[in-house]
Amino acid sequence: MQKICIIGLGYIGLPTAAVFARAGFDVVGVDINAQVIELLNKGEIIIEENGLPEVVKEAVESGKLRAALVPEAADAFIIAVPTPVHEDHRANVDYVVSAVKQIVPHVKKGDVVIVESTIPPRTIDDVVAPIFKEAGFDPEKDIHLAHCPERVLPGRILIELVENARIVGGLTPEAAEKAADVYRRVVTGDILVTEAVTAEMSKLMENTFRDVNIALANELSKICGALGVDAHKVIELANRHPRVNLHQPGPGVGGHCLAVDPYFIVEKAPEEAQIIKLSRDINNSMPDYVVDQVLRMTGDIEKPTVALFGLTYKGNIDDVRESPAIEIVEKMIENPRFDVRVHDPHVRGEQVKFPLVSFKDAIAGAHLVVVLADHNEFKELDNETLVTRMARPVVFDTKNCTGLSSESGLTVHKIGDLRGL
Ligand code: SAJ
Repeated sequence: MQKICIIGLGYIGLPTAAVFARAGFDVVGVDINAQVIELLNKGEIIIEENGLPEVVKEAVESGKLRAALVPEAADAFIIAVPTPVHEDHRANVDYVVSAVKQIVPHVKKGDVVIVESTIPPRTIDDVVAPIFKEAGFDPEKDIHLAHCPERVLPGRILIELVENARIVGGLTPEAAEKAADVYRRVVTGDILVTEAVTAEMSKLMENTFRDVNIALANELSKICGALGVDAHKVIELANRHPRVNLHQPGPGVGGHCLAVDPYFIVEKAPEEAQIIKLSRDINNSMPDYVVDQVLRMTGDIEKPTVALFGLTYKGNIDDVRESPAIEIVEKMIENPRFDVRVHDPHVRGEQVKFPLVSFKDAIAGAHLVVVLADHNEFKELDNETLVTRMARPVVFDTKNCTGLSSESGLTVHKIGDLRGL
């Protein structure tokens, strides 16, 4: 086992390629984006992820990692392309299907084929295996087909790729073992071998567990808003119980995982998946809830200037996919009541459809600052700067991250603590 071909050089495929190259494999990364290919072959990347630029540069310079527009023969193939959802929330596995079709002509008997992309339960059995069958392979005997879901947290990808336990679900027990061998070369965490469908379902339930728990926290913040209680204090105190772990409320749930994966379960078992569906609805309701609170905070001003801080779906990353902050910004821009200014030090202008301004320009003369992402820059916001430069120094911290409090002329509201509003 020497050569690996990785399809999809995004947030997962690229670090995976770099980690395998670092471990001594010959890695060819494939992507449809010519710019990504050209840059990568120069050792450069466009993704923001801790430590990734250095690892990629070293891997390319050592000759172990290169990029190409089309796949080539290898001992193992790893598919790490996105699985978006259709308008009606059904999974769109088109990219996975086309990646599989792309590699089929290069796969030979005995090769390992791994799908890392998150997929609905039974996709390996019902969608991927039949493509190989049609191409003349016996998917159970000629190749080793497996689903090994990625489980890494953006911001910690390089650490978690190596240290996290890895679920390896094979179409057959032998396929699972062969795929596990690939990961054993780079993973220090446990390798958990199972069937493909169990791996598919486990991955979806990990993210669903988190989504449902965040929905509970968001519901708690609304309840506390209605009853005049500080939800953040409630969470802090309740979590001192040894078996309680309430999550944190926020402006909604974003990213390409939590906001998407639970729907893959709902799609396959709509009657049974009640709490999962309701949790999605609760988390989806948070952007409107935030805008409603902004209206309450600025209702007495004719055309308030509102500075919106942070567009990414969570702090210290540059990923705006499914970000509730983007939804909030768009709703506020559409509303003629507001004069909106948007600032995010981690996001480039071309990533979004509206103008971005500097921190200084955003707060000058503003009547409200709304913090929508927990970037380090916002954790360091200081009372004095806001009080001197804003027209009315009020902050709405939807991530409970700033450490600011109502004192010295500043008023601070939090998503879970709207007392005084
Ligand atoms: N969030 C809250 N409250 C919380 C925790 C998170 O509102 O208490 C929000 C975040 O702000 C963000 C969203 O949830 O908008 C998702 O963020 P996240 O940090 O929980 O997770 P992701 O989407 O970055 O990564 C998740 C991880 N899954 C789990 O933690 C179970 C990661 O390990 C997976 O690999 C990844 O999904 C994936 O690709 O599936």
